[in-house]
Amino acid sequence: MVNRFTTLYRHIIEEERKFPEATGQLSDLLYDIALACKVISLEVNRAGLIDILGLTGEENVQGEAVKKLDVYANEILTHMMRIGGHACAVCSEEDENFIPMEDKFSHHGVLNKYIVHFDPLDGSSNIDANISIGTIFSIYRRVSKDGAATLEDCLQKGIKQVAAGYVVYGSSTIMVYTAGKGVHGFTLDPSVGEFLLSHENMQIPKKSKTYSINEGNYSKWSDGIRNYIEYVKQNDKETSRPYSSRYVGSLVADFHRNLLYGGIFIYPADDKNRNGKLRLMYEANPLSMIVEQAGGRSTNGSNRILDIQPTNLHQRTPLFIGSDEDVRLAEKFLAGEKI
Ligand code: P6P
Repeated sequence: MVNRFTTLYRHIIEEERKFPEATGQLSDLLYDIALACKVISLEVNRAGLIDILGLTGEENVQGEAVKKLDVYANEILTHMMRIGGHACAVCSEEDENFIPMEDKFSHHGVLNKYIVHFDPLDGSSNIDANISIGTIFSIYRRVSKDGAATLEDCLQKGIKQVAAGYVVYGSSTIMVYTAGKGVHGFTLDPSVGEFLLSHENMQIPKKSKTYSINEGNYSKWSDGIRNYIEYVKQNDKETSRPYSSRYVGSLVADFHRNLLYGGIFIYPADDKNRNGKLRLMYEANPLSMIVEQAGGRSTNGSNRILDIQPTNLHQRTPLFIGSDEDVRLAEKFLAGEKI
Protein backbone atom coordinates (compact mmCIF):
# COMPACT_ATOMS: atom_id res chain seq x y z
CA MET A 1 0.00 0.00 0.00
CA VAL A 2 1.44 3.39 -0.95
CA ASN A 3 1.39 5.78 2.00
CA ARG A 4 0.84 9.41 0.99
CA PHE A 5 3.43 11.46 2.86
CA THR A 6 2.95 15.14 3.61
CA THR A 7 5.92 17.45 3.93
CA LEU A 8 5.80 20.31 6.41
CA TYR A 9 5.74 22.78 3.52
CA ARG A 10 2.71 21.15 1.88
CA HIS A 11 0.94 20.96 5.27
CA ILE A 12 1.57 24.63 6.02
CA ILE A 13 0.19 25.60 2.60
CA GLU A 14 -2.90 23.39 3.15
CA GLU A 15 -3.39 25.02 6.58
CA GLU A 16 -3.03 28.46 4.98
CA ARG A 17 -5.86 27.66 2.55
CA LYS A 18 -8.19 27.31 5.57
CA PHE A 19 -7.76 31.09 6.09
CA PRO A 20 -9.07 32.84 2.91
CA GLU A 21 -7.57 36.16 4.00
CA ALA A 22 -4.08 34.63 4.36
CA THR A 23 -1.33 36.35 2.39
CA GLY A 24 1.16 33.49 2.75
CA GLN A 25 3.49 35.48 5.02
CA LEU A 26 2.80 33.30 8.06
CA SER A 27 3.41 30.17 5.98
CA ASP A 28 6.75 31.52 4.83
CA LEU A 29 7.65 32.52 8.39
CA LEU A 30 6.85 29.04 9.75
CA TYR A 31 8.93 27.50 7.01
CA ASP A 32 11.85 29.85 7.77
CA ILE A 33 11.73 28.73 11.42
CA ALA A 34 11.68 25.07 10.35
CA LEU A 35 14.69 25.68 8.08
CA ALA A 36 16.62 27.34 10.93
CA CYS A 37 15.83 24.38 13.19
CA LYS A 38 17.09 21.91 10.58
CA VAL A 39 20.41 23.79 10.64
CA ILE A 40 20.43 23.77 14.45
CA SER A 41 19.69 20.05 14.54
CA LEU A 42 22.81 19.39 12.45
CA GLU A 43 24.99 21.07 15.07
CA VAL A 44 23.12 19.59 18.03
CA ASN A 45 23.61 16.09 16.61
CA ARG A 46 27.33 16.78 16.04
CA ALA A 47 27.90 18.27 19.51
CA GLY A 48 28.94 14.97 21.03
CA LEU A 49 31.63 14.58 18.39
CA ILE A 50 33.32 17.93 19.01
CA ASP A 51 35.80 16.42 21.48
CA ILE A 52 36.11 13.03 19.76
CA LEU A 53 37.01 14.65 16.43
CA GLY A 54 39.56 16.80 18.21
CA LEU A 55 37.52 19.88 17.41
CA THR A 56 37.82 21.29 20.90
CA GLY A 57 39.39 24.68 21.32
CA GLU A 58 38.60 27.75 19.32
CA GLU A 59 37.84 26.48 15.80
CA ASN A 60 35.73 23.80 14.07
CA VAL A 61 36.30 22.10 10.71
CA GLN A 62 35.09 25.17 8.82
CA GLY A 63 37.58 27.26 10.73
CA GLU A 64 34.68 28.96 12.56
CA ALA A 65 34.81 29.80 16.23
CA VAL A 66 33.19 26.99 18.21
CA LYS A 67 30.26 28.67 19.93
CA LYS A 68 28.06 27.55 22.77
CA LEU A 69 25.17 25.77 21.09
CA ASP A 70 22.49 28.04 22.52
CA VAL A 71 24.35 31.14 21.28
CA TYR A 72 24.72 29.41 17.91
CA ALA A 73 21.02 28.51 17.80
CA ASN A 74 20.09 32.09 18.69
CA GLU A 75 22.24 33.49 15.89
CA ILE A 76 20.80 31.10 13.30
CA LEU A 77 17.18 31.88 14.24
CA THR A 78 17.73 35.64 14.47
CA HIS A 79 19.54 35.69 11.10
CA MET A 80 16.80 33.61 9.44
CA MET A 81 14.12 35.96 10.79
CA ARG A 82 16.07 38.97 9.52
CA ILE A 83 16.55 37.72 5.94
CA GLY A 84 13.12 36.04 5.84
CA GLY A 85 11.46 39.47 5.69
CA HIS A 86 8.29 38.64 7.67
CA ALA A 87 9.24 39.51 11.24
CA CYS A 88 9.31 43.12 12.41
CA ALA A 89 10.91 42.09 15.72
CA VAL A 90 12.33 39.02 17.43
CA CYS A 91 12.48 38.44 21.19
CA SER A 92 14.91 35.80 22.37
CA GLU A 93 15.68 34.19 25.72
CA GLU A 94 19.29 34.99 24.89
CA ASP A 95 18.77 38.75 24.42
CA GLU A 96 17.78 41.27 27.08
CA ASN A 97 15.77 43.46 24.69
CA PHE A 98 13.69 42.78 21.58
CA ILE A 99 15.51 43.12 18.25
CA PRO A 100 13.71 45.27 15.64
CA MET A 101 13.95 43.88 12.11
CA GLU A 102 14.38 46.38 9.28
CA ASP A 103 12.07 46.12 6.27
CA LYS A 104 14.81 45.85 3.66
CA PHE A 105 14.05 42.17 3.07
CA SER A 106 10.28 42.62 3.08
CA HIS A 107 8.32 41.23 0.15
CA HIS A 108 6.75 43.45 -2.50
CA GLY A 109 6.97 46.37 -0.10
CA VAL A 110 4.55 44.68 2.34
CA LEU A 111 5.43 45.65 5.91
CA ASN A 112 6.85 42.83 8.02
CA LYS A 113 3.92 42.12 10.32
CA TYR A 114 4.98 39.38 12.75
CA ILE A 115 6.60 39.33 16.16
CA VAL A 116 8.54 36.14 16.96
CA HIS A 117 9.50 35.04 20.47
CA PHE A 118 11.81 32.07 20.90
CA ASP A 119 13.86 30.07 23.35
CA PRO A 120 16.53 29.03 20.85
CA LEU A 121 17.79 25.97 22.71
CA ASP A 122 15.92 25.19 25.92
CA GLY A 123 17.59 22.71 28.24
CA SER A 124 20.97 23.16 26.50
CA SER A 125 22.77 22.36 29.77
CA ASN A 126 21.66 18.74 29.15
CA ILE A 127 23.37 18.39 25.78
CA ASP A 128 26.58 16.86 27.22
CA ALA A 129 24.46 14.08 28.71
CA ASN A 130 22.84 13.49 25.31
CA ILE A 131 19.42 14.37 26.75
CA SER A 132 16.78 15.75 24.35
CA ILE A 133 16.65 19.56 24.14
CA GLY A 134 14.48 21.89 22.13
CA THR A 135 13.64 25.14 20.38
CA ILE A 136 10.34 26.81 21.35
CA PHE A 137 8.70 29.58 19.27
CA SER A 138 5.68 31.86 19.48
CA ILE A 139 4.29 34.15 16.76
CA TYR A 140 2.09 37.26 17.10
CA ARG A 141 0.78 39.84 14.63
CA ARG A 142 2.10 43.36 15.33
CA VAL A 143 -0.41 45.76 16.89
CA SER A 144 1.37 48.99 15.87
CA LYS A 145 0.35 50.17 12.41
CA ASP A 146 3.77 50.89 10.86
CA GLY A 147 7.32 51.98 11.54
CA ALA A 148 9.65 50.18 13.91
CA ALA A 149 8.14 47.53 16.17
CA THR A 150 7.38 48.62 19.73
CA LEU A 151 7.64 46.93 23.13
CA GLU A 152 3.82 46.90 23.17
CA ASP A 153 3.94 44.74 19.99
CA CYS A 154 6.12 42.28 21.94
CA LEU A 155 4.09 42.20 25.17
CA GLN A 156 0.78 40.72 24.05
CA LYS A 157 -1.31 38.14 25.92
CA GLY A 158 -0.72 34.53 24.85
CA ILE A 159 -4.28 34.35 23.54
CA LYS A 160 -3.13 36.70 20.74
CA GLN A 161 -0.65 34.18 19.32
CA VAL A 162 -1.31 33.32 15.66
CA ALA A 163 0.98 30.26 15.80
CA ALA A 164 3.27 28.43 18.21
CA GLY A 165 5.49 25.38 18.19
CA TYR A 166 8.62 23.58 19.25
CA VAL A 167 11.31 21.35 17.81
CA VAL A 168 12.63 18.55 20.01
CA TYR A 169 16.16 17.37 19.16
CA GLY A 170 16.03 13.80 20.44
CA SER A 171 16.43 10.30 18.99
CA SER A 172 14.82 12.01 16.03
CA THR A 173 14.15 15.69 15.35
CA ILE A 174 10.44 16.41 15.59
CA MET A 175 8.64 19.70 14.94
CA VAL A 176 5.21 20.25 16.49
CA TYR A 177 3.19 23.37 15.63
CA THR A 178 -0.27 24.88 15.66
CA ALA A 179 -1.65 27.81 13.66
CA GLY A 180 -4.95 27.68 15.53
CA LYS A 181 -6.47 24.71 13.67
CA GLY A 182 -5.14 21.71 15.57
CA VAL A 183 -1.68 20.47 16.55
CA HIS A 184 0.50 18.60 14.06
CA GLY A 185 3.85 16.84 14.40
CA PHE A 186 6.54 16.29 11.76
CA THR A 187 9.58 14.03 11.94
CA LEU A 188 12.76 15.09 10.14
CA ASP A 189 13.97 12.63 7.52
CA PRO A 190 17.66 13.57 7.48
CA SER A 191 18.25 11.66 4.24
CA VAL A 192 16.10 14.14 2.29
CA GLY A 193 16.17 17.00 4.81
CA GLU A 194 12.37 17.18 4.96
CA PHE A 195 10.01 17.29 7.96
CA LEU A 196 7.36 14.65 7.17
CA LEU A 197 3.91 14.59 8.83
CA SER A 198 4.02 11.91 11.52
CA HIS A 199 1.49 13.06 14.14
CA GLU A 200 -1.68 14.60 12.63
CA ASN A 201 -4.23 16.36 14.87
CA MET A 202 -2.50 15.55 18.15
CA GLN A 203 -4.84 15.31 21.17
CA ILE A 204 -3.59 14.99 24.74
CA PRO A 205 -5.48 12.39 26.85
CA LYS A 206 -7.96 14.09 29.20
CA LYS A 207 -6.59 12.16 32.16
CA SER A 208 -3.18 10.62 32.70
CA LYS A 209 -1.13 8.51 35.08
CA THR A 210 2.08 10.55 34.85
CA TYR A 211 3.34 13.58 36.72
CA SER A 212 6.46 15.65 35.97
CA ILE A 213 7.94 17.83 38.71
CA ASN A 214 11.37 18.32 40.28
CA GLU A 215 10.78 16.67 43.68
CA GLY A 216 14.14 17.98 44.86
CA ASN A 217 12.26 21.24 45.48
CA TYR A 218 9.81 19.56 47.89
CA SER A 219 11.00 21.55 50.92
CA LYS A 220 10.33 24.82 49.08
CA TRP A 221 6.78 24.00 47.93
CA SER A 222 3.49 25.27 49.31
CA ASP A 223 1.28 22.84 51.26
CA GLY A 224 -1.11 22.65 48.29
CA ILE A 225 1.60 21.33 45.95
CA ARG A 226 2.88 18.91 48.57
CA ASN A 227 -0.65 17.60 49.18
CA TYR A 228 -1.22 17.09 45.44
CA ILE A 229 2.04 15.20 44.96
CA GLU A 230 1.33 13.06 48.05
CA TYR A 231 -2.12 12.34 46.57
CA VAL A 232 -0.84 11.10 43.18
CA LYS A 233 1.58 8.79 45.02
CA GLN A 234 -1.13 7.07 47.05
CA ASN A 235 -2.31 3.59 46.10
CA ASP A 236 -5.82 3.66 44.61
CA LYS A 237 -6.63 1.46 41.63
CA GLU A 238 -9.88 3.28 40.82
CA THR A 239 -8.06 6.55 40.13
CA SER A 240 -5.01 4.89 38.51
CA ARG A 241 -2.78 5.83 41.43
CA PRO A 242 0.10 5.82 42.14
CA TYR A 243 1.04 7.84 39.05
CA SER A 244 4.42 7.33 37.39
CA SER A 245 7.00 10.06 37.93
CA ARG A 246 8.69 11.18 34.68
CA TYR A 247 10.98 14.22 34.82
CA VAL A 248 13.76 14.73 32.25
CA GLY A 249 14.66 18.25 33.35
CA SER A 250 14.29 19.42 29.75
CA LEU A 251 10.94 21.18 29.27
CA VAL A 252 10.42 20.31 25.62
CA ALA A 253 11.19 16.62 26.23
CA ASP A 254 8.85 16.43 29.24
CA PHE A 255 6.10 18.36 27.45
CA HIS A 256 6.34 16.29 24.23
CA ARG A 257 6.05 13.00 26.11
CA ASN A 258 3.04 14.26 28.08
CA LEU A 259 1.39 15.58 24.89
CA LEU A 260 1.70 12.13 23.32
CA TYR A 261 0.75 9.93 26.28
CA GLY A 262 -0.92 12.28 28.76
CA GLY A 263 0.56 13.78 31.88
CA ILE A 264 0.83 16.88 34.00
CA PHE A 265 3.99 18.99 34.08
CA ILE A 266 4.37 21.31 37.06
CA TYR A 267 6.95 23.97 37.75
CA PRO A 268 5.34 25.81 40.68
CA ALA A 269 6.28 28.94 42.52
CA ASP A 270 8.42 28.05 45.53
CA ASP A 271 10.43 29.75 48.28
CA LYS A 272 13.37 30.25 45.87
CA ASN A 273 11.47 31.00 42.64
CA ARG A 274 8.59 33.21 43.80
CA ASN A 275 7.14 33.32 40.25
CA GLY A 276 8.31 29.87 39.23
CA LYS A 277 11.32 29.33 36.97
CA LEU A 278 9.85 29.12 33.47
CA ARG A 279 9.33 32.11 31.21
CA LEU A 280 5.86 33.28 30.15
CA MET A 281 6.57 34.63 26.66
CA TYR A 282 8.80 31.96 25.10
CA GLU A 283 8.06 28.85 27.15
CA ALA A 284 4.64 28.94 28.86
CA ASN A 285 2.62 30.81 26.19
CA PRO A 286 3.63 28.74 23.13
CA LEU A 287 3.26 25.41 24.95
CA SER A 288 -0.07 26.59 26.39
CA MET A 289 -1.43 27.40 22.92
CA ILE A 290 -0.37 23.94 21.78
CA VAL A 291 -1.82 22.11 24.77
CA GLU A 292 -5.19 23.94 24.54
CA GLN A 293 -5.38 23.21 20.80
CA ALA A 294 -4.72 19.56 21.73
CA GLY A 295 -7.56 19.55 24.30
CA GLY A 296 -5.43 20.07 27.39
CA ARG A 297 -5.19 22.83 29.99
CA SER A 298 -2.52 25.29 31.15
CA THR A 299 -2.66 27.64 34.12
CA ASN A 300 -0.37 29.25 36.68
CA GLY A 301 -2.19 27.21 39.33
CA SER A 302 -5.29 29.40 39.24
CA ASN A 303 -5.39 31.55 36.08
CA ARG A 304 -5.23 30.56 32.42
CA ILE A 305 -1.69 31.20 31.12
CA LEU A 306 -2.93 32.60 27.79
CA ASP A 307 -4.92 35.32 29.62
CA ILE A 308 -1.92 36.74 31.52
CA GLN A 309 -1.05 40.29 30.45
CA PRO A 310 2.77 40.37 30.24
CA THR A 311 4.71 43.32 31.64
CA ASN A 312 8.26 42.13 30.95
CA LEU A 313 9.82 40.16 28.08
CA HIS A 314 11.51 37.71 30.46
CA GLN A 315 8.92 37.44 33.21
CA ARG A 316 8.51 34.06 34.85
CA THR A 317 5.33 32.19 35.71
CA PRO A 318 4.36 29.10 37.64
CA LEU A 319 3.23 26.47 35.12
CA PHE A 320 0.67 23.66 35.44
CA ILE A 321 0.26 22.19 31.96
CA GLY A 322 -1.04 18.96 30.46
CA SER A 323 -4.06 16.66 30.69
CA ASP A 324 -7.18 18.66 31.47
CA GLU A 325 -8.51 16.63 34.41
CA ASP A 326 -5.09 16.40 36.06
CA VAL A 327 -4.45 20.15 35.86
CA ARG A 328 -7.93 20.90 37.25
CA LEU A 329 -7.35 18.51 40.16
CA ALA A 330 -3.95 20.07 40.96
CA GLU A 331 -5.65 23.50 40.99
CA LYS A 332 -8.16 22.19 43.57
CA PHE A 333 -5.31 21.08 45.86
CA LEU A 334 -3.65 24.48 45.44
CA ALA A 335 -6.93 26.16 46.43
CA GLY A 336 -7.01 24.00 49.57
CA GLU A 337 -10.19 22.19 48.49
CA LYS A 338 -10.94 18.87 50.19
CA ILE A 339 -10.80 15.97 47.68
P1 P6P B 1 15.09 22.31 37.27
C1 P6P B 1 16.09 23.71 31.60
O1 P6P B 1 17.13 24.43 32.25
C2 P6P B 1 14.77 24.34 32.02
O2 P6P B 1 14.72 25.67 31.64
C3 P6P B 1 13.62 23.56 31.42
O3 P6P B 1 13.94 23.03 30.17
C4 P6P B 1 13.36 22.49 32.45
O4 P6P B 1 12.02 22.04 32.46
C5 P6P B 1 13.69 23.21 33.76
O5 P6P B 1 14.64 24.24 33.45
C6 P6P B 1 14.31 22.28 34.77
O6 P6P B 1 14.52 23.05 35.96
O7 P6P B 1 15.06 23.40 38.33
O8 P6P B 1 14.13 21.19 37.59
O9 P6P B 1 16.47 21.83 36.93
